Amino acid sequence: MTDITSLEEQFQAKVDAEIKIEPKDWMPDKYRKTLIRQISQHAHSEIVGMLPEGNWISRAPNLRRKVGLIAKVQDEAGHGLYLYSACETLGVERADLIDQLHTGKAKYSSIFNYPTTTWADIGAIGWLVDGAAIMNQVPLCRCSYGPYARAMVRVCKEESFHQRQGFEILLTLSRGSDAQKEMLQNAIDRWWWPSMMMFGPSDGDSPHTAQSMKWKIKRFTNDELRQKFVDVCAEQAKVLNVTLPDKDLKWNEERGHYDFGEIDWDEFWNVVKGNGPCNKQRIETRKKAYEEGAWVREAAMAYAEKKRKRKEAASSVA
Ligand code: BYC
Repeated sequence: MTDITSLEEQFQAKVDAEIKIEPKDWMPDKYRKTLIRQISQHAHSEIVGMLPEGNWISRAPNLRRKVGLIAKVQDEAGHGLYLYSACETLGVERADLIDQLHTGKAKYSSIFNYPTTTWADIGAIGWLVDGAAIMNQVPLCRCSYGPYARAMVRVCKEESFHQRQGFEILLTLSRGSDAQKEMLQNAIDRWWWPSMMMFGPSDGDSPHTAQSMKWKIKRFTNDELRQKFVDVCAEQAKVLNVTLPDKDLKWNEERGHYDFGEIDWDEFWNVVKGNGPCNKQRIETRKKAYEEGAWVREAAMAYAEKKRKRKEAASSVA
């Protein structure tokens, strides 16, 4: 009989050789649990992430913007579906995951607990939040777990459209009236630091990074990705003619990167623990949507059952 150590060694050798791990392959229990944790948190983030933007669908400034925003919010729902499906391949039930979200046991990205108070916020979310999401998720296309990696390929294509639509909203505002320019700068001031927090705690305070890197779930650390994000945004901010609200932001010739200021980690953990400006509202809205959508799930189940019975009856006649 193969013992657990040798199974673990074989598993790690496969990961090191860049061979994808598939649902029916043997995997360490902790690897399975890490993936369930990360993928489900990611799925929850997608569907909670629909809410701050959904808030502006009825108030988009013109038809073109409305169409773009509806498509984006719909894409986020689709991302949630791929991710819940990827998570189910690890042996969990979607209903249990949803229950964990509704009862506050599961985390989702801190960023979606901030309010969207002006139209410029929709542009800022596209540019900064989707920008941060892409930075984090492109490496996940190479994640060692096959179903997650494959789901991420499609998600990233759509995220890149989202980022561009956000940037274009902001570019338009940057060429507009003084009031529009002010609205743009105000949105950047409010969204910059929460976007920086999306990458998670600093490496020294990140309990999961080292193991997830070894298993090639994560390909870069939280701080490495955050630095890449700062470097890209600092340059793009010049095109938008906005100031990033960080007095310590400065190009460092020696490092070949931008230096930046300290994140307010008390604010971050406070939001993660459920005390952000919109945490309660977001969960209440999700629960309401789930309850009101019960009839759709029941109808789909009844239809599937009817189809199954018809097929069964047809094959027994034949
Ligand atoms: N918010 O050891 P760490 C999107 C938690 S984008 C809340 O570094 P890990 C979208 C972390 O879960 C957003 N919690 O963990 C974009 C852990 O708690 P537990 C979603 C956070 O997993 C636009 C603890 O802190 N993206 O969907 O190695 C529109 C210690 O952290 C946060 C993803 O989920 C945070 N910001 O690294 C719509 C991408 N950061 O589990 C939607 C996939 C950390 O021990 N996820 N925590 O209780 C990842 O890449 C990684 O899970 C993270 C964290 C980089 C987020």
